[in-house]
Amino acid sequence: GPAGTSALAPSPARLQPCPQQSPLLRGPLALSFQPSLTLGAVRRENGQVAAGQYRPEACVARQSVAILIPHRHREKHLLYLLHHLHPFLQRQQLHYAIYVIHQAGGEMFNRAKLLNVGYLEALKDYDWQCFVFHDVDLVPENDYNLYRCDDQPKHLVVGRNATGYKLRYKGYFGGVTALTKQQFSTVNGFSNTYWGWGGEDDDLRIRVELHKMKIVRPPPKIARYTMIFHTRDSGNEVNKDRMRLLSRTPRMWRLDGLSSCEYKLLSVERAPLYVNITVDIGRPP
Ligand code: UD2
Ligand code: MN
Repeated sequence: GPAGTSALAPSPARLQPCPQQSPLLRGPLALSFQPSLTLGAVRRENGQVAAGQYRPEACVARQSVAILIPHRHREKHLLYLLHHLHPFLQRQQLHYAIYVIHQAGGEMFNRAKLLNVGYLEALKDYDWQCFVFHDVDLVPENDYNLYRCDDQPKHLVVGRNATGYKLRYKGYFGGVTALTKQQFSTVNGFSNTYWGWGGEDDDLRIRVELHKMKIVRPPPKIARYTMIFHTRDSGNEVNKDRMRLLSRTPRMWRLDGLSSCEYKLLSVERAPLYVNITVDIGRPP
């Protein structure tokens, strides 16, 4: 071979692509939510994860996926999610990283804007080709629910425990979604203008539909989640303005989104199990 390379030395270039379907998948999973679970224990279970990131050792992953989790005051949910999600993603043989986007301060919560920040910041680390936008309290129940992107935007939550595992309504696009880097930038990301609970997921659906994309979903038997029980958080009260905002999306999407997302980055902490991005996203006008 060329000078300086040994024919015998293992090199990443020699690895084969991972199989189309991972042999490690198990199907329906027994989930556990032990109040005594600690971050130290979840770290020890996930020794191969460094700075929130993992690559399969034996093959080259077919997709590189950034998981983005909007967060404030849900530490226990985050711990349960990390405990389930790391092994789940590893069984899917993905190259992935988990980003937690933490809203600093006590102003009204803005899930969608946090996810825009996560997208923009994660791309500074690596050229991720797929993004999974993930509520902190949703734990997938079946590892055939693949956290990878398709040629159309994907909605991964057909059903969850709290709603009898039925799609909540036609066009429902909340909870966990997967869009390629390109799909998300084509729609200019999420709107930044939804403060408090509701509407931002429908806004993204409208953006997707305006671009003639069609939402795809895995079969209902597979796309199942357990939502960890919670009440409405203070600082995330129902957004009474959401219907009016939704009516403006067709004329606002181009001006309001990734292209107009202003924020103050406060810190980027590379913890063993996730990258913690703390951000000041301002407050409602
Ligand atoms: C639904 C959607 C969610 C979003 C929301 C309306 C499902 C399964 N989920 O969730 O995607 O569209 O309605 O905005 O349909 N969060 C915090 N701290 C807070 C408040 C929110 O971390 O103080 C984050 C956290 O990741 C949480 C997510 O925002 O999972 C959505 O908030 P929620 O869980 O209170 O709302 P929910 O369950 O009605
Ligand atoms: Mn929830």
